[in-house]
Amino acid sequence: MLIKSSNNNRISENEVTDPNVYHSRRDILKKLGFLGAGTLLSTNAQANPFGWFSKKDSVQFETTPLDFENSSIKLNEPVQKLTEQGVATSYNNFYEFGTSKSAPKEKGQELTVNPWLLEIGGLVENPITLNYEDLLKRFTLEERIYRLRCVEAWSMVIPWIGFELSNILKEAKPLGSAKYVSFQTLYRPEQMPGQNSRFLGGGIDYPYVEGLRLDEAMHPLTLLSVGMYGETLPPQNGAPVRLVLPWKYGFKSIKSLVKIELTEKEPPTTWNILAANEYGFYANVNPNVDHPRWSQARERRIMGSGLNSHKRIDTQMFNGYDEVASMYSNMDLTRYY
Ligand SMILES: Nc1nc2c(c(=O)[nH]1)N[C@H]1C(S)=C(S)[C@@H](COP(=O)(O)O)O[C@H]1N2
Ligand SMILES: [Mo]
Repeated sequence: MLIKSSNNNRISENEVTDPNVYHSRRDILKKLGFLGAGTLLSTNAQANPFGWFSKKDSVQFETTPLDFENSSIKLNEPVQKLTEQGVATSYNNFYEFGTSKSAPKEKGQELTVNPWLLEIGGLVENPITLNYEDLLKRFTLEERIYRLRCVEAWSMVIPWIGFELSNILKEAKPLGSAKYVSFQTLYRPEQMPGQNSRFLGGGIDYPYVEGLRLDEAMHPLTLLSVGMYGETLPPQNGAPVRLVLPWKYGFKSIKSLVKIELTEKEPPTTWNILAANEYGFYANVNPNVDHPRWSQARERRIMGSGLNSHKRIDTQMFNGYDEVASMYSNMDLTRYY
């Protein structure tokens, strides 16, 4: 099978965000002084003691404007297009709230995100616990525009706000014996109806768990996200903190994280437990390795809700993020899918 080089793709498809854009955009935002811990535009969340999440309570980050056409920020890149915010926040996979694409937004709005605790432990010298405030303020936040490719063969382009997972892992100081990192989503059936019902929750044994090799977790592309489109994450996208792994199928990007644990052995992962022949531990985007029930060679790029806003495009190896290739150079990717 032919693999399109990402260079060709870059020129021919202006809806594809260049893999390197996040670097240049990040630099520009830094120069303009938009990035930095504690640079929040509004602090409505603090005026909201119960932490009920609603649109009016969302915190806006100073990483806006995100409107490229009307922005004074000019990029040395072809026109960038993001998936419409309204689409990225209403067409979701978050089985804790139900298996339909609309369930996460419909059923997720009661999720309490403040207070929140994220624990980092296991095989580390320095276990760390972050509270809600720490998540938003302790690390320098950056904007990263990433393509998100779901294993179901659709994709979006989303501007995340967050910080590299490696920032926390370095502080926690992994022991020499640590080889993997495991991740766990909140377990709170009172607010997550899918966790109470085999039917609603798609047969998953909750909490949802994921895992990475330590080198993958330390990779500079690996983001802990606390926001998108210049605002804090809405519940349906994994509030208040989720992983974003742009070169892997979307199910690796685990939402609403409460626990990160360094381990010696490869940790179990939710979709692999459910169907090992269909979903591997690695789950790197790969147009040459089909899902047993459908092809992964192409994808439906979702930009908006209109008729002409869905496009069929070729899927790129590692979703176009070639810089990760060296981590898998001596692996048979048909076996370690
Ligand atoms: N806890 C949890 N995390 C999850 C999921 C889920 O069901 N539960 N779905 C995954 C899948 S399949 C995808 S494609 C992405 C979707 O992220 P988005 O809704 O923000 O686009 O979240 C991933 N993270
Ligand atoms: Mo997905």
